[in-house]
Order: sequence, then C-alpha cells, then structure tokens
Amino acid sequence: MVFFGDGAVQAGQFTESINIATLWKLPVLFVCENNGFAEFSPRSAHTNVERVSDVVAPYELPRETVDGNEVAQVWAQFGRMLAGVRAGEGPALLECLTHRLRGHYEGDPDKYREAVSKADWQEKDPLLRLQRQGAADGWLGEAEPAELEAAARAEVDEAVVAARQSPFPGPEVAAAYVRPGVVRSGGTAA
Ligand SMILES: Cc1ncc(C[n+]2csc(CCOP(=O)(O)OP(=O)(O)O)c2C)c(N)n1
Ligand SMILES: [Mg+2]
Repeated sequence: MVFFGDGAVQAGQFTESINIATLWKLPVLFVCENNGFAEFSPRSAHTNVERVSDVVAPYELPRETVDGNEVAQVWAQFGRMLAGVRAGEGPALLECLTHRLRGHYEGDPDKYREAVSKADWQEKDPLLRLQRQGAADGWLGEAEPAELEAAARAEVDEAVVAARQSPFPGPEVAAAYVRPGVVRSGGTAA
C-alpha cells in the first residue's frame, strides 16, 4: 500500500511504478490524497489532467475517485480494492479528493490560495462529519464528543511516550514486516 500526494503524480516515477505494477500484476494499492496543490502550485498550473484516476486510464487497472473527506466512502472503496489486490487481481488506484487546511509546511504564509474558502472546508472536516453522522445514526453511543477526543488524545500521547522510550530499531526490524514470496513470472522474488 502506498500513499502519495497529487504533487507526486507529475514525476516520472509515478507512471513508471504504475506501468511495472500493472505489467507484473503486483499486489499494490496506490492511494492518492489529491488536495489540488503541490506545495504552492494549484494542480491546473502543472497539468491538464484534473483527476489522478484519469492519468492511469491507459493501464486498465481498477481506479476510483472518492470524496476523501467522507470516511465511510473511503473505507468502503478501500475495502473493495484491497480485497481485489489481496486476491491477486493486480494493482488498483484510489484517489481521495480532499483539501489542505494549512500550508505546505509550518510557517508557510499560505498566500497563494485566497480563492479557496477555508470555512467551507473546515465544515467538511472528515472527523466532524463522522461525528455528526454517528450522533445522527445513534452508533456513537452516550459519550460526548469532547470525551471521545480526550480519550483519543490520551492514547496518542501514550504511544508517543512508548515510542520515545523504545530503543532505535535495527535494519532487521524493517525486513520483519515485509512479506516475502511474491514471485513474478520470469523474475525474481520481490
Ligand atoms: C523526489 C522528489 N521530487 C521533488 C521534491 C520536491 N517537492 C517537495 S513537496 C513537492 C510537492 C508535493 O505535493 P503533494 O504531494 O501534493 O503534497 P502537498 O503539497 O499537497 O502537501 C515537491 C515536488 C521532493 N521532495 N522529492
Ligand atoms: Mg497535494
């Protein structure tokens, strides 16, 4: 599974990766977070192809564009594609349309996108939407949103402490999480 921004798509490595992944039917789920900006440039400044899912059309892999701020939609499409990839049907590409509420980096003056309404996008915050949906449908239970947030923050804080206290991992740890044995016809094990 690889995650990348729309800015990576105009680099040659993207097309090269899609090409070889489809040619060798590799089990890869490509997930693009398309927020319409690559650093400070709007997508229209560096390509005529608006949708990343259209960029890969000639390679004939399963490709979908979803509302990336709609958790249920992302989850459902992600599940369908992952099942196909795991079943050996070859790679797939999921494009999640979203927005970057803050600049490209901390301290970015963020002067290049006055046209975009931040207030509109703040309303589309995926967590907010999910929370509202959960309250409306009744599956969120009795807990107040503030309590849920505090519990989630505490869990993250604990994980940060555990990570900082852990010894630095050696190279063998990286290898431990790579599943060997994907053999391509005429090729070597990947
Ligand atoms: C291999 C490589 N090429 C170019 C760059 C320079 N660079 C840094 S960020 C960026 C664009 C990133 O766009 P995106 O992934 O959409 O991220 P966003 O701006 O939305 O946060 C580029 C081209 C880089 N860091 N690495
Ligand atoms: Mg981007």
